[in-house]
Amino acid sequence: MDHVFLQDVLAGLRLPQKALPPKYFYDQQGSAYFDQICQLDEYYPYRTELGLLPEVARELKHYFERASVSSLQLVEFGAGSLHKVKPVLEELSMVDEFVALDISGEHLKEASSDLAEAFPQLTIKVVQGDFTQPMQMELSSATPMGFFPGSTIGNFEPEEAVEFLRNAGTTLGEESYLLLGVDTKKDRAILEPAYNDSKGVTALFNKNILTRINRELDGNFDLDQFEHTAIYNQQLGRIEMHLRSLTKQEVSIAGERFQFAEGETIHTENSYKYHPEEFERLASRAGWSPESVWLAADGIFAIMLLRR
Ligand code: AVJ
Repeated sequence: MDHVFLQDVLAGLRLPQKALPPKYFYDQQGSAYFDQICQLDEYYPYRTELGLLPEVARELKHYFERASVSSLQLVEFGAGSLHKVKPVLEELSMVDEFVALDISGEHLKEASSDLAEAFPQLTIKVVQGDFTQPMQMELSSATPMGFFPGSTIGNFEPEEAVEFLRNAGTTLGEESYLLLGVDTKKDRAILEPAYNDSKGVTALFNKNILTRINRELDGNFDLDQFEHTAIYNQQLGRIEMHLRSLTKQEVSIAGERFQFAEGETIHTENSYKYHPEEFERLASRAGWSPESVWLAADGIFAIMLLRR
């Protein structure tokens, strides 16, 4: 049994508002569900960012040419299926080393062998780990550039995001860059369906965390007795996903029992949305200066280049 997973789950379910950390969504099945989410019509962040990246990478190439940077080490945080880095590598020819960090090692290994085939000249390193924790990384002589696409940063509380950005700065070192995807604040009529799709894939993704607890931590969640919910909390600027208990029930995990009232929820994810200027202020607090911002049509998604 994974001791850290167990402790995180027990600690979360002992809280008055029961909660589970979203990083535990991504076992093999969860990562596959997430890939399915990315193909949904309602889930605009994936295709919007992917559509913007070739243009961003072309402009970055010119930027680094002007700055006489001829060698880059690209470090992706939470690399997942490696879909986002491809358009960057295609345009940004000065990247000679790529380091992929992800919590789901298996998923990453599969994806990285595809990447090696597509970019035979590239040095590829795969590191399995929890990038929410400070970590040590071998730096090459190339200029380091972090890559954190997908608005994964939205999973952090704003204060944790500042801490992550500070840690990323420490990991990447002086004279480094960070290219980030940030989902923007917008109408709930667009936001909510993105997390509450008509095919029910997000519901499966959300509930998979219970399946995982059942399997890995000897739990007995009855998946039919919980429903997926996702609402935009406009005051806090975040999508909240919960799993709501449909009845009064008891669940046991590794021998510990938890009571659920009818309607009580487990808070499984926050996905914060930021105005670009709001995010720039946050990044500045972590020692990063905003260099450029690229906005998708109607400002529905932002990609930012930060420098320190
Ligand atoms: C991977 C954190 C960017 O918040 O949009 C998608 C995760 N959750 N649908 C997001 C997610 C439900 C996603 N991130």
